[in-house]
Amino acid sequence: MEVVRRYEGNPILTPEQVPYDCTAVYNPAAVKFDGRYILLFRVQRKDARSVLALAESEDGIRFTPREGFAMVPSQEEPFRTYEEYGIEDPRITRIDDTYFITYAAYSRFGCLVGIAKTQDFERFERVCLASEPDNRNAVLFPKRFGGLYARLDRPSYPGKPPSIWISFSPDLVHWGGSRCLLMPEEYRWDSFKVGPSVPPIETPEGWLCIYHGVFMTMNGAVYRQGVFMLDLEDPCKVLGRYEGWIMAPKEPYEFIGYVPNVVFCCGAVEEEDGTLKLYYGAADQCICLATARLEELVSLCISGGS
Ligand code: BMA
Repeated sequence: MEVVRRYEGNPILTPEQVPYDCTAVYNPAAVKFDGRYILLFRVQRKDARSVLALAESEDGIRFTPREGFAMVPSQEEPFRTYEEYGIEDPRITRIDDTYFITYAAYSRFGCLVGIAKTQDFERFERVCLASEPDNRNAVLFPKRFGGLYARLDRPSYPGKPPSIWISFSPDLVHWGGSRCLLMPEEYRWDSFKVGPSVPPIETPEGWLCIYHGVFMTMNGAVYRQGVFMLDLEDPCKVLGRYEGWIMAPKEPYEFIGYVPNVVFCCGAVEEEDGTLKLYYGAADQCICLATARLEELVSLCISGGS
């Protein structure tokens, strides 16, 4: 039996089901707010630039998209300059009573990390631009460490394999203490790039981190999902990494789309019974759902083997 099981009614949201002029909806952040499930997802418009929209659900399966977009590129500086080509791939982390949204801001300078916040999912406020280019896939930890906020992200430097780093901040604006935590493994499914997928999930054994790994083939990149674990007290310490993937493209909706061969997860909701609902973009085209037992993902990280 597979550890990650796809919902048989996938996809759960397609570009045809949303009230926007767009070519694709994908890579959703997910959270439970006020008893309802919320997806904040990427909408690719007809100029191939992206904005973010929101959909809500009572059961985590049937989502109703809201009219109008939740977040579009800001008209206020300095955001305006660095978001001119769009905003992409959001993640949501609740810290105290605020929901922070990390996203990729795209401009002529490349891609960097933006942070916004909301308390009600009605009004969204920019916090800061939190990196230089090229950096994306930032996820915030829901807790502070010695009073400092922490994040994982995926900076990249020409000629070096894009890897997962950790950084710390007293105020979410100024970041430092950066360390590399996870690099691509040579000639493995995650040999070309690795990047954070969903915000770290606290478990008794450590922070469960779901990440994406990319393999380059003659036919382009294949995006899969894997897991590793960080120490609860000292998140710079990697406790384990599962050598296989937990999810790879295999269904028609993951093979056929704007970018084939992609499963890309940005959001997960933990249920009281220990089930994780994983929301992911399939083939950069539509939004899908899969479930997994949190404890099974944790034991993969600890055992390490595939
Ligand atoms: C990454 C990002 C993601 C996308 C993925 C697969 O570099 O652009 O938004 O889902 O590629 O195309």
